[in-house]
Amino acid sequence: MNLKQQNTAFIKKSALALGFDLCGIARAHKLEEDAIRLEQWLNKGLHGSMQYMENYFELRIDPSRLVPGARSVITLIKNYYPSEQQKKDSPKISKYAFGKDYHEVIRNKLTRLIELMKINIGEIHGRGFVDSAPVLERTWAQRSGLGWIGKNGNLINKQGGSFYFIATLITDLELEYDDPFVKDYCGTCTRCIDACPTDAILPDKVIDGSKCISYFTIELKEMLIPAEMKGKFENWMFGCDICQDVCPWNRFSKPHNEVEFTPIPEILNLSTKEWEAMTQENFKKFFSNSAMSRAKWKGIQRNLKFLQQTQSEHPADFE
Ligand code: B12
Ligand code: SF4
Ligand code: SF4
Repeated sequence: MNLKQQNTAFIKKSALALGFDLCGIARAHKLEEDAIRLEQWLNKGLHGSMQYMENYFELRIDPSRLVPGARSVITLIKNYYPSEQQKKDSPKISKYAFGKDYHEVIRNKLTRLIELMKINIGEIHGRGFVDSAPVLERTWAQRSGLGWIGKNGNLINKQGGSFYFIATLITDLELEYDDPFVKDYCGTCTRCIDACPTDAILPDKVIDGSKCISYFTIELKEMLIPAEMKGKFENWMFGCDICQDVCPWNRFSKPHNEVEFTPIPEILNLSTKEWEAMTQENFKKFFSNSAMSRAKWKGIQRNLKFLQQTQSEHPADFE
């Protein structure tokens, strides 16, 4: 084994030991095709009021703008599929938010991985990212051989489905590269498109973010949810998993084994009435370490009111 192969093997082994499920590596380069897709997405306003998506365009398409001299983009994915389910009368919450905030959990693992690389490989430069940085994470995951981008826009892994977080580590270290995942196993299936209640899934794997329930319930700040969406949320209060729940590839999802993703009891157990009665103080107490804190107490109360209005006007839509 030459040094490059040894370093690559060390990184992949350490990633798994730290609790990541899969690790793939791509050569760092400018993302020319993705730049076009991203530009079109922004020009069509598919980001709605997520203005942060307009920022740092050049960084988003070029890893060397984030890490000078970048040679490799390491993608790490982590399963979050839970073994527990919410109670039937609970307002629905996306599975990714059941446990402790993944940003924090994964950031700690990335920091540790960089430390291990420095100790064992030498003076390298590297930065780890998860979700909130200007990095096209799904694209890098596909380019690192970890899966394909489904019609629902998600990265799907053939062995485990799509309930994975994606993290990226950009480094100036030269490594062995995986082949991109060139196949697409969606075939003629259209289940996600048919099931999306707000018609947010457009042709060619493009998602209209401004119509996604996840956007309305989490990202829309200090704003009312548009009236034309009434009756369409299928009781989703925080995020939406519909286009993943219906995906046949998620039959292969296996429960995660990450202790930090153990569900917060209130997420599984609280009824709609209990959520409606929750004070801001209690929201902070239960959810300060949860990804749900992004929507804030106010946002959750707005979402509940929206679901409630819908419920009284369309009683047939609910159990
Ligand atoms: C903005 C954002 C949103 C927005 C907009 C969604 C969107 N599709 O862009 C909203 C709030 C709606 C959202 C919702 C969700 N999100 Co989100 N989101 C992001 C974020 C921060 C940026 C995504 C982005 O750059 N969008 C711009 C568009 C243009 O890019 P894109 O969708 O990634 O698509 C690119 C590639 O797919 C590629 N591509 C498209 N077609 C093709 C075809 C080929 C052949 C190739 C090679 C490439 C390719 O081109 C696009 C541009 O390059 C990322 C984190 C990150 N930094 O990447 C998380 C991220 C994409 N979200 C994630 C998750 C989990 C979700 C939800 C499932 C959460 C939920 N349950 O409520 C939903 C799913 C909605 C959906 N069907 O996509 C995960 C996805 C994990 C996975 N397995 O794919 C990410 C990666 C966060 C993370 N670190 O884990 N999200
Ligand atoms: S997350 Fe829900 S609203 Fe968004 S695209 Fe998927 S099914 Fe549609
Ligand atoms: S539901 Fe079907 S079309 Fe949609 S992502 Fe899954 S396999 Fe692809």
